[in-house]
Amino acid sequence: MTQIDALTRDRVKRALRAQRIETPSWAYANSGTRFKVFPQEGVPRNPYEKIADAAVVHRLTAVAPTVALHIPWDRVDDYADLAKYAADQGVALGAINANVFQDNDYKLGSITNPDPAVRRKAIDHLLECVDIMDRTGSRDLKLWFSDGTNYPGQDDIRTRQDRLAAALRETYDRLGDGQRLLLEYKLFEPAFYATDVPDWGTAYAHCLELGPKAQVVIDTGHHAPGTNIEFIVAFLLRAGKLGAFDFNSRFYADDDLMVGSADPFQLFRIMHEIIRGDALRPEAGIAFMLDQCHNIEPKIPAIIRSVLNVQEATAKALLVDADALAATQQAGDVLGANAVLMDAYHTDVRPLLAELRADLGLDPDPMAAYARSGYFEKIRAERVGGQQAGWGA
Ligand code: LRH
Ligand code: MN
Ligand code: MN
Repeated sequence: MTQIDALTRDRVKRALRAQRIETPSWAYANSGTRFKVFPQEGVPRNPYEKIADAAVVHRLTAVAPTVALHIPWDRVDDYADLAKYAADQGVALGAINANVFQDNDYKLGSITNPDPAVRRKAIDHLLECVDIMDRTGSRDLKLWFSDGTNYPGQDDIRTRQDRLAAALRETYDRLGDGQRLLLEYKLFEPAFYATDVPDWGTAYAHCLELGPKAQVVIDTGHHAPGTNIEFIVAFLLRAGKLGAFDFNSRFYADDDLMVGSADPFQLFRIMHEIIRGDALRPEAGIAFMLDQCHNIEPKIPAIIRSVLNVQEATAKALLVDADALAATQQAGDVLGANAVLMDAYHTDVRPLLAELRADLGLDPDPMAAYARSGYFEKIRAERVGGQQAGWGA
């Protein structure tokens, strides 16, 4: 087992200090499966309270300075006021997630619906989300479409691609300077036969056609079991088309469990490709977001745990000896190269992360610090009738 020398320690801590992880507003609210939502005590009743909770996560970890919003779940009258509230709490508003999957009108799809009036309504919502970005100062519009078909022959696959391309084009053309369109793919659900953006290849092709402001989102729960996600990361990074992650864990389908809980080794392999592509720095433009639901576990601690899991995987990936890896790869030393990677993965980085937090004036154990803080007792007493995240009733 390799020891972490002083130089490496400094390099890794410096890189970790620059890391940014965005938490999702909906993860703070009640959520569940289609069978049951188990409400929790103290959950936020409005977007302001979700932001207050996100600010607690940031105060304890110093790596989660932004919160993603989902419209209309986080609809407010005055977005500039919401942005100001966030700033007062020490965080900022992040990606705006559009939602064209919850209206009765969208039974046969939103932007790929056969009815032009429904398509118009859906596109208008996407444009409204860009208006909101102008007010919140958000850089990213995150698009996921539930569009697809359940039965062969139900609708024309190719025509639906044309409708998708047209809607994306109109939205893309509305983007201002410095704004991006992030397209998220998903293999299946709620459509069970053919999803209109089912995989990274489809998302990549549309983003390529759109132009430089369009990039792909990898939601780690949106693939077939066994998919090599780190390959997708490497490919998209090399092509300059990776825009963001929606991090979560899955055992079966789109489980939305805490990132790093089901397969920490996969998370390490993903972060290794990020380090390999020099994409951890915020200037590299990759948004590292969580997209999770905490149906049975307490929400704020679950989000802290998730943030720490990403940090741990990142620290291990930063420990990979790049020179030794390149040398063993070049020499065709299969076992040696694998050992270089595994050495880093097997290193216990928790003491280093505790040291980093102490350097930053934080409690070295954010989970314990939250438990001691009294915040949960305060919100449990103050908040009655917490809001549901928006689905799963
Ligand atoms: C779809 C998805 C998408 C939505 C979120 C709530 O499964 O991953 O990112 O916006 O869930
Ligand atoms: Mn997602
Ligand atoms: Mn999902």
